Amino acid sequence: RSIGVFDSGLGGISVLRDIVELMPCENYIYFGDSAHAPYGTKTREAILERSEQCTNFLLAKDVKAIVIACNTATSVAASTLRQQYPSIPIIGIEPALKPAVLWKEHDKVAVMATPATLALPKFHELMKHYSKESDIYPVPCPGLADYVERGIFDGDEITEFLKGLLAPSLEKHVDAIVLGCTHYPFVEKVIQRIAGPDVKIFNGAHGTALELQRRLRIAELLTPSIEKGTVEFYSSSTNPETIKLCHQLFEA
Ligand code: DGN
Repeated sequence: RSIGVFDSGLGGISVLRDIVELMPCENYIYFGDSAHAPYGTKTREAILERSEQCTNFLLAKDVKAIVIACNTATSVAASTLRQQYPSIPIIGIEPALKPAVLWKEHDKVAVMATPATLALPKFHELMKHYSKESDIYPVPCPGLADYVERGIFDGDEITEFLKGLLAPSLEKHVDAIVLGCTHYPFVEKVIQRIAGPDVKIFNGAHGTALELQRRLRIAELLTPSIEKGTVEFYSSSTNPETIKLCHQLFEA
């Protein structure tokens, strides 16, 4: 049986890459809900509804575990989905504040994420927990995931857009930036260029991959194989370019 991974669109492929690197012998089914992206500016009800649809798509393919490769959907829907489907491991992702805060003493950390993720109680708890050690600056980035959905990963337009988003944090001389949305690793190079080489960038994909492996091991669901597994891509978008872009991003 395969492992199901979903996101509001293409972003979750940044998580899938880390997971496949850690567990190359498993088979994977990726579902990107690009027809309904972005989630980050939708209501909680709408995000929950879409997350249920994505989950049902993957369950119909008889997956053995589900990864919510979307910070927004995790914040809104993870606990409800776990209640609805208690027999299957459901692993989420959250902004990687912990490694960013532990990196340097009393550092200043900017957290880039969707407006929904930053407004939800899950993030407020996380921020409260870590703000004893560091100064944390939430940076809502409405519109940034859309660039990635449109296949724009670099260039003048996105550079100017990101400069505008990051200016207030850079004025405060942040030491670290957390990519709290799974779309953002695809524009990490631009973010690094704007922030400069001394600013360290973190994302939660590897933590999610490790947690998935731990949960599969506990449930005795790890595939004992030495052969490379398969990866299949599905999208709710009917645009043929979308699946092409999935493969491109996965192989990049
Ligand atoms: N990739 C999603 C996340 O990690 O929050 C959301 C992107 C979006 O839909 N705006």
